[in-house]
Amino acid sequence: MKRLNSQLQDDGAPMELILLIRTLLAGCKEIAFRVSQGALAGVLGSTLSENVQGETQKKLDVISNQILKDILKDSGYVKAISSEEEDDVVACNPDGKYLVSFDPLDGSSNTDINSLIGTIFSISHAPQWMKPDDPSAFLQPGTQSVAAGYVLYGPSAMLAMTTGRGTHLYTLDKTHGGFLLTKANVKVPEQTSEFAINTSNQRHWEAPIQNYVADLLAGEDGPRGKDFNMRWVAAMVGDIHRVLSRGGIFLYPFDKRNPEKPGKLRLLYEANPMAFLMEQAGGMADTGTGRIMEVMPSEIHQRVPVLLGSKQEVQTCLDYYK
Ligand code: AFP
Repeated sequence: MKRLNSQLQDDGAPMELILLIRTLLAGCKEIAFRVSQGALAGVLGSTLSENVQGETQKKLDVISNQILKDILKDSGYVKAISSEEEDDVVACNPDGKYLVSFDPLDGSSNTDINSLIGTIFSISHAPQWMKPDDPSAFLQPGTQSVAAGYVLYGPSAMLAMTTGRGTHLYTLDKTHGGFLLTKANVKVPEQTSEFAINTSNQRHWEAPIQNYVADLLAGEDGPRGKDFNMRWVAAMVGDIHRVLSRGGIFLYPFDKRNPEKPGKLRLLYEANPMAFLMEQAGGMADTGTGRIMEVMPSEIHQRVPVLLGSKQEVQTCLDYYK
C-alpha cells in the first residue's frame, strides 16, 4: 500500500511542505492515541476556561491544541499559527515559510459520548515581509491554500487531504504508525438523496434555505419528486467525511440571530479546508452568495455560512437564492 510520503511526492508537493505535513500529522497521531484512551486517559470533561468564541473548552481541546502548537512551533517550518482555541495568532519561527490554521478538536462535545471528532487544518504560504505575530498574514482567501485536510478520530483514524491535485483518503495503520493511502482521487457523486442540517435552527434561517429544506422534506410528493434522508453527526468532520465518501449536502446556513455571526462555522479552519477538499473531489462549496474559497477574511475567527457537497445538489440549493 502506498504511503502518504510517496503520494505527496507524486502530487508534486515541495519537500518542506511534505516535512511540515508529516510534523502536523505526528501531532494528530498523538491526539488519536489520547482520544482512543477516552476516560482512561483522564482527559474527558470540561475545564473551567472558555475559548474566544465563549464555548466551554473540553480538556481534550486544550490538550490537542497544545500538542499541535508545540510540535509546529518546534518544527521551524511555520511562521505563525491560528487556532480555534487561541484568541490571537501564535508567533513561531520568523523565517518559517508557512502559516497553519487549525481546529484542534472539531466536534469536541462528542467526546463525552464517544462519538466522531477530528482535527481540521489548512496551510498557506507566509508573506515574507510580515511579522510572525501579525494577524493580517492570515487574511488570505482559501484559494491561496497550499494544503488542507482533516484527521477523523473514528473507529479507525482517517486522513483526508489535498495539496491541490485531488483529494485522497488515508487510514492510520496503528501497527506501524503511518498513514496509508486507502482511496486516491475521491469523487463525490454529483447527485444525492441525503442532506445534513441542524433543523432545530429552522426559525432562524433565511427564506432560500427555508424553501429548499421544505422541498427536501416534501419528498416524493413535493417538487423534487423523490424522498431525501437526513443525517447529523454534530461534528463537521464526521458529516463531511460521509459526504466525501458517498455524497450528500451539508448545510450550516446564514443565521438571522446575530448579524455579527452570519453562521456557526469558522472560515479559516473549518469552511476553507473543507471547501478545498470538496472542490478537489468534484464537489461544490458556497456561502449562498459566493464561493467559500474566494471569501476575503476580515479577521482570523470569522464565521461564514456553509453549503457544500454533491455538485448538482449544491447548485439546486443555490438556485433558491436567485
Ligand atoms: P464543537 O467543536 O463546539 O462541538 O462544534 C462543532 C461544530 O462547530 C461543527 O463541527 C458542527 O457541524 C457544528 O458545530 C454542530 O453544531 P450544532 O449541532 O450545535 O448545530
